[in-house]
Amino acid sequence: MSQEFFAKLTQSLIEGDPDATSEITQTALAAGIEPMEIIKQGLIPGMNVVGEKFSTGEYFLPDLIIAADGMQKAMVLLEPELLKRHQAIESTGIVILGTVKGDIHEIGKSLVGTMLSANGFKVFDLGVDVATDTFVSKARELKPDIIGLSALLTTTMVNQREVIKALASAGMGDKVKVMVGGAPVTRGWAEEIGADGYAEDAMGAVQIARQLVGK
Ligand code: B12
Repeated sequence: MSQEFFAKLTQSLIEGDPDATSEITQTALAAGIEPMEIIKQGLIPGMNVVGEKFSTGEYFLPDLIIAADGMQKAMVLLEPELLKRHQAIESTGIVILGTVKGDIHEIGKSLVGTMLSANGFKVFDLGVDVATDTFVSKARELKPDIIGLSALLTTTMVNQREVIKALASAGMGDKVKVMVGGAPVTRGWAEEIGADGYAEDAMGAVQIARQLVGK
């Protein structure tokens, strides 16, 4: 039965029907399907297909926008459920999170934030298109254990390196750990720019963050 929901969800994103995405998500939750499975098996595959169709020229920007709208509508329903399921009481650490300058992709970053919160981290989400200086000044103000940098474009990944450099210049290089992620980001890139951690997805981000704070 779950597989049927997942296939319908994937299809609703590909067809660009945000209301259907939202309705199917609601029905799947009511049927007792785990929210993380809905994301992993229904929504992310749909977004991947939309992304591929965009890169081959079959889809245009409005198609991406409609699919993202569907994903976000679903996330509004799923986030409270994800948080409910973990209800961690221990404070695991403080994380500042944001998508780097020039980049407005927010869905993956927000998912990482939700999963970190669900696992007891106090998350300060600075949003998207965050200036390098803002990461530095917020780090000074909030004294986080970790800064998480998201980038979805090959042209904005370089700003992850800029943030790491700016933190070092501000004397915070060894006080705060930096983890990076986003579709084009690889472990090799993370190593090259001197990041302390990299994860492929939101669950991996939680694992890395736990390691970085020694838990
Ligand atoms: C939705 C989307 C959009 C939406 C974003 C809406 C929003 N509110 O977020 C809109 C329509 C606005 C958009 C715009 C553009 N987009 Co776009 N977009 C996508 C799409 C289809 C899905 C992204 C997504 O949300 N995925 C779902 C989430 C859950 O996955 P995720 O973001 O990868 O995040 C996961 C991991 O990467 C990781 N992660 C993410 N962040 C972090 C951070 C840390 C610290 C860690 C540890 C892990 C981590 O965990 C997340 C959860 O599992 C992708 C294709 C794709 N499959 O990636 C293209 C894609 C990223 N976009 C692309 C492009 C080119 C653009 C535009 C330039 C288009 C244009 N010509 O204007 C603009 C750029 C605007 C800008 N300046 O940022 C290209 C990028 C190509 C490249 N290599 O650079 C892609 C790959 C599409 C393609 N195949 O060509 N886009």
